[in-house]
Amino acid sequence: MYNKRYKFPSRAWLALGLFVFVWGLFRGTSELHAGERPNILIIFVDDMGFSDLGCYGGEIETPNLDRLSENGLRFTEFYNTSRCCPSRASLLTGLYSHQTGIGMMVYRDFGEGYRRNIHRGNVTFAEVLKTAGYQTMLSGKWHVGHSDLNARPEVRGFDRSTAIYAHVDSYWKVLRGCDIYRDNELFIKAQEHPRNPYRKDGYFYITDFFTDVALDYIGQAQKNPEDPWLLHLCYNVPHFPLETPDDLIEKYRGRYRKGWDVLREEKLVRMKRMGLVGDTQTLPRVHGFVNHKIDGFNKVGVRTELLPSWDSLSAEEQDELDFRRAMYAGQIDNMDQNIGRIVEKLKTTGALDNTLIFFMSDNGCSGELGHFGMNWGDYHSGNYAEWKRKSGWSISQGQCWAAYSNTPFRMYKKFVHEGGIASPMIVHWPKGIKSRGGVVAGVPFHLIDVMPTLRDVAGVEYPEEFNGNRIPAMEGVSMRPWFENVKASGTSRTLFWQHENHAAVREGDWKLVTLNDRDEDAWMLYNLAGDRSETFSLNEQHPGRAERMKAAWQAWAQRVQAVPFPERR
Ligand SMILES: [Ca+2]
Repeated sequence: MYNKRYKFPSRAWLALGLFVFVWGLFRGTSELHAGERPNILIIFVDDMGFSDLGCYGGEIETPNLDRLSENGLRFTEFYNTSRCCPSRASLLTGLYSHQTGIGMMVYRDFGEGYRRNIHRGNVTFAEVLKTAGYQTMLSGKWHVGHSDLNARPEVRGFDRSTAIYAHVDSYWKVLRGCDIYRDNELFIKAQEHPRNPYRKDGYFYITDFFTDVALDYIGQAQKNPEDPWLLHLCYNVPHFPLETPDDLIEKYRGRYRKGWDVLREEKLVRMKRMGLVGDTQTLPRVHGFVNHKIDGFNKVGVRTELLPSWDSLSAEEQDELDFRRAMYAGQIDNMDQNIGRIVEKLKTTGALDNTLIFFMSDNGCSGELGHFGMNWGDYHSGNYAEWKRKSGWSISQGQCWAAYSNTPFRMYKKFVHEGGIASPMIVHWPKGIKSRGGVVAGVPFHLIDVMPTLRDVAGVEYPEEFNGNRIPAMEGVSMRPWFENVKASGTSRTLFWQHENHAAVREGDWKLVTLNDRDEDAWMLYNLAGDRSETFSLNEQHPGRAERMKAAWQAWAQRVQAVPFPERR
């Protein structure tokens, strides 16, 4: 009895020891696994042109992003949807934006495909990564719906969020209707002179503020090193208005007196040298456009006209345009410095090597409004003190400079020509990228590819069902093979666009695009391999291909509920 009683505890201890050993092994393995999963930082900027950054051939000083590209990758054919809201919806979900209910913007409900809130029949990357133990955080502009409380970031997978739910349209103010919320509670209400709570002097400049929040969030997440983190940082820079600290305006003032014609040519040379465009790429004659009102989608068509040459302007006009471009450049310079602060924090905390950083723009540079920008003639350097902090729709750089920002492409934000949908895309991840400094060229990618990539690197399942809803399959592919090898072979697939009256389809190097998808005969066929500026139409030479691609687009438009168009419902 005694022996039995003696043996029993010894076996129990043995079993317990074995359990602890096995549990330790298991925990050890899972910790190792957790340590291998990268932190993820997705930097999403607003209305920046394809070739504004230094590492994309631009003249603006962006040493921090340039360094990320030198140690990471640049993609030459990465696409967005051409507009703020649908791009955000597509990035967050891995779906075409109409599938999420954000075919247009978030201010009016036009029915299925065009709701004003991202709906629950999809999952965000925050929701997916949260299921794998990621700490999830958002700082910046949300803009995929706010009237429905279920569309807000706190409900869509973000543990922490400091966000403007709608548009931003100011750098020094918080505009009415654009209050800043933290974790679903009012944090900074709309006002002329907000204080930045992270700064002793309270100085508020929104790019600095969103960065301060990001640094705070990273610091908080690092207190829990067992779990990796995901931070979505959504700057509103360089979206209009032009609002720039004085020292940065001063820094760039005078650099643009050569004008856009010469500067475009110089930029194209740099882009060719960097391998960002083909050697035979030419500069198109660029057109501006008259921005018609989209009200109920019943006004179709867009009037285009050739942009003026720099030499046709007076010296006084040239000086004002130099001023406007200097402001635009300064905003991006400031953003780059802020990104530098984040990279520095990651470096000093030893987190940089295993943090996967993405940088991209939600759409091409904006041509709103006019050749020379908003309020041309009224808002100039001479009366700057009067309108400096006016915000809203006060001043933009205009179509001529926007076309320069989108060099060598045609058209702008809202259009689905390359100038509207081509985004710079930098990926930095020392631990996971083999061809550092490489350029991924000739293979098209899209915002829909981010979700599959995140799923891939985090080793997490994409759900078939979530919160009681059947979830559509992801539309994109993982970009991870190109992290390993910039020349990885692409699967052949077809990509699609539809926004306002504009539509496109891309198959291999072929692109069919229209300024008016309500008109069956208005589609133009281009081969992007030698003509990314969509200059030489090939409809007559390849009528069968154009018809096939149009049919593919129509089938897609039915599937994702882009059609019937809102005005035909
Ligand atoms: Ca935008």
